[in-house]
Amino acid sequence: MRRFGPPVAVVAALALALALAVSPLTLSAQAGTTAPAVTPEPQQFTSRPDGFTLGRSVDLVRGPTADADAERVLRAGLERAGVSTVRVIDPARADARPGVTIWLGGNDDVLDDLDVAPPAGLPAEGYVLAAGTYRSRHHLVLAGVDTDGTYYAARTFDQLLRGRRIDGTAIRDWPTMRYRGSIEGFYGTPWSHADRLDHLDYLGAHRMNTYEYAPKDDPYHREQWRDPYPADKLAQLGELVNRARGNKVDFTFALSPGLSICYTADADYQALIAKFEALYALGARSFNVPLDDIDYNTWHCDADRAKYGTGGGAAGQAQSELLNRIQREWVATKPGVAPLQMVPTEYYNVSETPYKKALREQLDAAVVVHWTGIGVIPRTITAAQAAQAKAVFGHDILIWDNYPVNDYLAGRLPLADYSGRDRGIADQVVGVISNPMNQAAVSKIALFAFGELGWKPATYDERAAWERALSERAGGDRRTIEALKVFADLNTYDTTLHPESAPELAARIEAFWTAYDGSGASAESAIPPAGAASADAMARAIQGLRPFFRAVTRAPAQIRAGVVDPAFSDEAKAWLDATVLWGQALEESLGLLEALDDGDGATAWLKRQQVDKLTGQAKAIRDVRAPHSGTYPRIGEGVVDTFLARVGRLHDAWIGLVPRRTATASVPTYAENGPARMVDGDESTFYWSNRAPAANDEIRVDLGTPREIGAIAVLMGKDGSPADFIQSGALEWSADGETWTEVTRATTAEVRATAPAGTKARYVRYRAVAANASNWLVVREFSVQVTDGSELVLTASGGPAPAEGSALSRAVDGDVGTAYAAAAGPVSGDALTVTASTPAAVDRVTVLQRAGSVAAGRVDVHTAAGWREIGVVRSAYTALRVTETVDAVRVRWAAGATAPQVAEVILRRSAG
Ligand code: LOG
Repeated sequence: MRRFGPPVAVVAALALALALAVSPLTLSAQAGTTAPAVTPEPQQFTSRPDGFTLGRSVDLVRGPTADADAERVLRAGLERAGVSTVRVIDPARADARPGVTIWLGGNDDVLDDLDVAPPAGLPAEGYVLAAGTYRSRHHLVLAGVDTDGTYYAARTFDQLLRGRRIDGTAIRDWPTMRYRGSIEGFYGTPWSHADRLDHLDYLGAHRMNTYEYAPKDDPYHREQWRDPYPADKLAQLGELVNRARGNKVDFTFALSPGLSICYTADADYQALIAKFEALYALGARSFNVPLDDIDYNTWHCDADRAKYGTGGGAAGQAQSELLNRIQREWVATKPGVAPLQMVPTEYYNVSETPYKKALREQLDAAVVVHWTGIGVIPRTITAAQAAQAKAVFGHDILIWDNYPVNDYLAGRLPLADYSGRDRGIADQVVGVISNPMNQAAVSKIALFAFGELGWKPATYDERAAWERALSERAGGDRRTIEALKVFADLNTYDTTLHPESAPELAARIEAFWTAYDGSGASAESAIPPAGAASADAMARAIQGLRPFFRAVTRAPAQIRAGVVDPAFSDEAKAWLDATVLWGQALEESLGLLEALDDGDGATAWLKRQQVDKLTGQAKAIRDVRAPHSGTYPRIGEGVVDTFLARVGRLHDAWIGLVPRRTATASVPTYAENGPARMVDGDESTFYWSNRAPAANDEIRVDLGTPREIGAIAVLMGKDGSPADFIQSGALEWSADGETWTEVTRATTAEVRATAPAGTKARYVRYRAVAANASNWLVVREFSVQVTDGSELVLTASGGPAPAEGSALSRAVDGDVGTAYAAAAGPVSGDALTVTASTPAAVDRVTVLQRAGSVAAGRVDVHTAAGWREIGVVRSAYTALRVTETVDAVRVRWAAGATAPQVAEVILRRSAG
């Protein structure tokens, strides 16, 4: 017998040594082509010199673990390689002449000829794949230890094939974890039937073996768990079971009775079993009873209360008795059914409790227990924590990993890597499955990594897995991979695994501001004089950032053109559309900075309006799926919007708007009702907290600099939630944010007080002295009067009358994003008059009109000497020089058809 290569043990050691340095698979890849890297990476791999090229015809011998699904995968690969004839032959008739024989399901003699150890003794689902030449005949052996293994061998062969070439190879491979895959366990719009069929194919192709059907919003899964599935739904489930089987995926049917079950009622047990029976009849052989997200202190029948009593221990006993009966009377007696699975009500920690003690001591040892790690969405899961879970639950632990699920992240599409999971968890748990997004195809980026972690945790590398996943989605296309990276960066934030928003973009923007500030601009206040070296530095900083912003704008088109899976673009549509708009807004904002640098106020104003328009469009976008249909797609939030806001403040400073006061709250915001709404001068909008204020929670106004203050008003509560106010609070002021002085205490929804004369405060806050029992907090307005004349308060009056929903005050609200829109074109005699709270030395009067509806007029200023005309208004941007002390300005409109829309009238105070 001719022998190739070293004995298997040496091969394994070599493979391991190579794996430590660089994957031998990568080594064998040809430069210039996408590496046919096998993923998940095989446990043991070595290359041999005796590979071969497939001809038009091959012989196929079916061996002991041959499998129809494996053969289907094999034949598809052969067809792709141009093999037109597959001759199925008897092993005895195997040809000795030159040619190729494929041994599907193994042949130990041929493996022996090739000097490759047979699969016997491998863990379940393991396989040996050998491609080599013996006595001038080429052999490809796909030898599973079982039929699943043979199927995986065929999957690996499919990845190894490059054109018609199959390199000499010996692979010994098996999964490390028993359960690998997903649990469709989220709230919100469930996946479609097509999504699920496609997902099952994806799992099979990535050697994952578990799909759990547990969509919270399928009524027959949870709310109406007792009701049988209607015929059409049942038919679909049957299709899923079949598709799963063909992909070697265990379709696991989950039923969640916890919202209404009576544990002691035999009828409820029978209803549950009837549901399982229906799925069993369709071919399902794996079952789960999730009891998460229920209140285990609530019984649903008196008999339960009487039998079990109260508390977690009672709940644990009731659940154990139900599950034990299912396991012992049904699962164990039905041929071929896998051990029962359950999700405990305490699925998110490892603390010792009466509930866990009851499960540990009473739940049948065969039952597999799900656990999400510590915290529902843990940043990390360590081997030690997993060991604790195993010990405290006293059962096999299957990790239900809440990544990349986005049901709790409305408007977000988490696309970062699957991070923070210790490789060592594999020694403690029986598997890791992903709870994915409402978007099935987009979830594949994360799913890819679950496949790698489950199969070979020893070499799991979250970053490398992510890169491979993107490459797969992009079909290996460089430009699409880059576009996906840009897009993924903008969709990084997921609260815990990745608490940072758009880290790549953030770093570039930070570098930009450093360069920009270094150019002499004090970014928050003013623009340095144009010209000189500083302007060059600024221009360079702007030019440096522009390509990345352009890449943001262009990424969606590249993704749409380049991803292999059209469903990806469909599902990500809202986010892709929004990315284009945010990218354009970023690009326009650079144009705005350039215009300021050039002293070109007209262009700057045009750009500012563009940015506002694009931002408005981006925020109007909605996805079609719940819960994402209720809000706009979040794209680099906290980075993109912050950049645009900062540019806006620079523009404000340039045109002469003093920084508006800012408001903050120590309690997070509910929906889109942010703290800024407390100081927008509009009582119809409000800040709304997302929980009840605790003691010392506060809302605060920052005047920017210490000022003499007078009247203060905190207007809390609103129609519909009149009790949403700080029920016991202290109104306090501070000059430095450290030392606070109390003005008054109150227990009412509206608090009004006046600071003692001479009070110079920068901050005013209203602080909860005690926690609210349950009511959240609504603040319509938090107003602080500045009495030292440092704040020029402008009031608008005159005409034409504002359109419905608009107001004259919007021309002087300090916000160029809002406008006084007239209802009709001016008639002769109409004038918009802006009166100042105090006469002020002014050096420029600016009138900003919305580009789409510009009206013409003459501008007068009012001084001690009376009215004087200073110029005319005829375009969107008008800036007129003034040199005197002014207490009013007016625009005398020319009669005309265009109804003016005045974004702002600004009196810029002279320096000093
Ligand atoms: C639910 C799950 C949901 C996830 C994320 C488990 C075991 N149950 O807090 O259905 O998708 O959080 O929102 C959960 O995780 N409960």
